[in-house]
Amino acid sequence: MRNNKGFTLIELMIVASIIVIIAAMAIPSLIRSKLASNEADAIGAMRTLTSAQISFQGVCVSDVDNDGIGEFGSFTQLSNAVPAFIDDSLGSGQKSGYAFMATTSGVANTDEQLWQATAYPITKGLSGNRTFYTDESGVLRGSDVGGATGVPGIPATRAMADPALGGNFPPIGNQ
Ligand SMILES: [Ca+2]
Repeated sequence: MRNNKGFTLIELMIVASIIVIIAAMAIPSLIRSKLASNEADAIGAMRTLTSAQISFQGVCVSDVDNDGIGEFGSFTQLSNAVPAFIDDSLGSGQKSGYAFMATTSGVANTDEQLWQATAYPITKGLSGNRTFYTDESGVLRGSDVGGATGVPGIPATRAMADPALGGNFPPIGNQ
């Protein structure tokens, strides 16, 4: 007569195998989903940054050369302003698996016209694939190659991204 008090070793092994198979199918899908979500967050943060730079310059928070024309800001300036132009999490330079850098030249006359920012996955392939770049043009560009050809997970420069300078980041639109 069959003993119904528990599972046999074979039954447990079958159940364990099924769990492993389901996990093997589900985990890559979860990673892809998280990765897509992080990229969407990074794109949103880059747009926030573009708006923040326009506002920061517009109200002339920084006018080092006192010519009445505001300069664009660094992350520190944008997040330390009262009220802040970007939130603390973006101001910290890391958000949703992405690292962010916003740079200006530090020269007032240049900073009235130029700024640039990049967002790149902290762990390429896990926290995000694409590296993003934007600047005073407002065009957001992205590449899954990484900041430099063959070198994933590093920041992008203007020369890498801007086709006018030989860069190869396609625009991802202003949607
Ligand atoms: Ca100025």
